[in-house]
Amino acid sequence: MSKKVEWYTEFVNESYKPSKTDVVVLFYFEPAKGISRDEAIGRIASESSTGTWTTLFRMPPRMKKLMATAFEVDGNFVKVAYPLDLWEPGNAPQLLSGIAGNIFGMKALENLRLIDVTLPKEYIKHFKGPCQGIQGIRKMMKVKKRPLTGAVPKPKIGFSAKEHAEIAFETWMGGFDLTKDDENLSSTSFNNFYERVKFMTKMRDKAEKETGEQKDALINITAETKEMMKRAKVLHDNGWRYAMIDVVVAGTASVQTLRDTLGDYKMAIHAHRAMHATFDRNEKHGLSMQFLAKIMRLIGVDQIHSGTAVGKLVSPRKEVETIAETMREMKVKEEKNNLLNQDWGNIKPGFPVASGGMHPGLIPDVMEILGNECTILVSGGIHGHPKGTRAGAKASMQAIEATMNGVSLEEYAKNHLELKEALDKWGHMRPV
Ligand code: CAP
Ligand code: MG
Repeated sequence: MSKKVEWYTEFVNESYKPSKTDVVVLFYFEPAKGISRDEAIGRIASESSTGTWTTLFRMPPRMKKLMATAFEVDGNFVKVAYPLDLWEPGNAPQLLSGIAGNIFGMKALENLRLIDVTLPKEYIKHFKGPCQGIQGIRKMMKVKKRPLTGAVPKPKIGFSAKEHAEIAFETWMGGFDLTKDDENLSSTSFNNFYERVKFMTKMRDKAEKETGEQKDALINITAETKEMMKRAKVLHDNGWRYAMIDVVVAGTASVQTLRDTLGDYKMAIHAHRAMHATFDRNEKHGLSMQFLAKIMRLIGVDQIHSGTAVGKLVSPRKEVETIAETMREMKVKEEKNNLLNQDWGNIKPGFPVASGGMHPGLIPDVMEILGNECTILVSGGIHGHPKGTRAGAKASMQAIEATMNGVSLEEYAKNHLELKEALDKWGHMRPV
């Protein structure tokens, strides 16, 4: 065949030096059988920028300047640089359509995983980032040093709005800062959103009055976008300071819209990540959770579920640490084949959220990984306490106190009955 049919290898240049304004993406890749390394990385850079499968009849000169370049290869890891002009300012969905789109379906790749991205300041300046951030949340909740705490009523769905609020009251009276809706609770026949807000508001005011502490809730507004805006307003009008969104199922476009709405109300966004494991669990294919966390911090969630390493859901320790670094640091240094450099400029830091199979016996393990700058959700682990929700929350608070004072749980349990009862039931078991 004389005429050139493909031009993928024109997207490979190992002597290319990315410019300061390039978006740079780190991929893990495995060529399919019979595909060379350069044919694979050329396809990644081509299909995610200006290319397609064949040479073309017409190529305006501008194209040359918009082509992505695969420029650094280290075994199965490749960095691809994208000119800034490829990306619409402030449009998160479009970024994902480019770097996290068609390339994942290419036959020429056996596996492909997007690990991290360096977003230049010229790109991030078009995004708001968290409204409150770590400092704002600590100030708003009057919690200076320890991790913030919360719980979901369990069973996760089925309570009436009134029952839900009664469990929230018990949770708050046990010392927790927050009650959280579960990811699959929105507005059902037995637990209407607006009913729930009414009862929750009453119970919150009662708990705040009786404890003198700031109490709040991560009430799930996930729904069609205009409905989410309506629910955000109702939360605001009732004095709530957070809203919860299932950000993966809702999508980046609606999270951007709600960041504007909630930001006008100075409300913090709690990002549940339900559905993330459809694309981040396979270490050889898909998107990393740290990439999802990065995009959501950029758009402006104040906290996002980050795993526990010791709980019931898959979350390797290294991944939990990487997500925490992505959410909390202002400047991230490159870590070979795991993290790229990132200067967050004015984008505020957010909290990693440890949740999933947590109980008092696991609190020291999680705090050893995340320290105090986190939110810890203990749900089944308080409602399953032998003496009920309030005792379970107390036991978890006692476990946090013990850990912050450098005392073992067993030692602290000698004069903290609720913690003793929790340890008698669960010890330090790691649920699967
Ligand atoms: C935890 C939870 C959370 C998970 C989500 C649940 O309840 O409410 O949704 O933590 O996982 O429904 O399982 P338990 P992740 O504390 O009773 O396990 O935090 O990994 O996103
Ligand atoms: Mg849940």
